[in-house]
Amino acid sequence: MRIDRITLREIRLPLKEPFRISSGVTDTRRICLLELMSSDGAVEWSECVAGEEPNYSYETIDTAWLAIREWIAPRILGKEIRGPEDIFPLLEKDIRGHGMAKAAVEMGVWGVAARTKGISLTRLIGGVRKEIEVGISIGIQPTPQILAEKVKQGLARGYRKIKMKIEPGKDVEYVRYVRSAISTETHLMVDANNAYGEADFECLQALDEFNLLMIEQPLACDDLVRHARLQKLLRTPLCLDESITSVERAQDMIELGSGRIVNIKPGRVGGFTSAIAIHDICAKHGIPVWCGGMLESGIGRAYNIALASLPNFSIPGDISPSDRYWERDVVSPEWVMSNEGRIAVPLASPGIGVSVDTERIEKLCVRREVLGV
Ligand code: OSB
Ligand code: MG
Repeated sequence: MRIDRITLREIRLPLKEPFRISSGVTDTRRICLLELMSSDGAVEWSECVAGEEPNYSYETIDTAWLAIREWIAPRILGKEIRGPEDIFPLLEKDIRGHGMAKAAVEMGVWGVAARTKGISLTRLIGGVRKEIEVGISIGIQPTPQILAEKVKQGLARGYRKIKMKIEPGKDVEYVRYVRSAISTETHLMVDANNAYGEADFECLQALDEFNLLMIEQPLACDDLVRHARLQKLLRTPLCLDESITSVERAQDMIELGSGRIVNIKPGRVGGFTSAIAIHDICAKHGIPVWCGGMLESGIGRAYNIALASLPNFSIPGDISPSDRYWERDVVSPEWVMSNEGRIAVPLASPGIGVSVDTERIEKLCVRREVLGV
């Protein structure tokens, strides 16, 4: 197969409400979408998950756009490849980092390959689930009371896992309040997005009494050693998100004992080939994984849903339905969740499984660049 053209577009999509994490707040997403076309005319869309600011990762939509245009697309365009498995090694060679930019292209090629074969992306990667379980991620709130209200709404809606964002000063008391407002059995977890350091170990140990499913990324993204030290002090499993940028980092986590669960975001790890390799090595070592989210449009969500259908994705993912974030999504049908907190995997539809509303995307588009012929 051969990819002959990649069209980059930036759209602006306002979130229904601002989403606050310890390192920053988002109220309107600037989303980079890719439209890929193969030499035989097959078209599929993908999404770059890089944010507006370099607070989650050093990558932003602007660095990703530059990296795709200058270094990544030129590696792929017009080149005869055996299949999507060829893309990851092609992009890793002598291009350091820029995993989200690489992933946008790599995943798009998986999408085009599925389209070309006339099968779903899920089937192409060997997904086994007919539906996936969904959790909600709730941003940092002004008071524990407001947070508890949102948690209860999430449970009433059917979500199967509650993740609350924390930061120093909005942690133990917030968790205590929320836990007292819900059942001790409800799957509850926290995500700190790097906000803590060695001086905070006692505070993090205080979270041990709340029967949390896990504590996600409490320490710095490049600090596997201190995560290992912290894990030894805790009964609660640590889960790594920002730290796991490759299958090697997942191996390191396992060897060092820096965590017991992995949040896999295909965008963060350079795409599907890498995400599947991390899934496989974790399965081999009895490490459960789940699929995280990056406030994606329905296009990015499609890829997360396909990935989460692999067997070792045994914990509900941050894969909310379209209407959790958007007044209106850019795909049809929109992603919907049952009252039992499940999303159906579109196994019967070719490619990413939903159709892209190109007219709406043109209306929302603020920047466009055609790469290739
Ligand atoms: O750490 O998982 C995270 C959103 C932006 C940046 C980082 C994270 C998140 C989320 C959102 O938690 C999850 C979702 O898309 O529903
Ligand atoms: Mg996270």
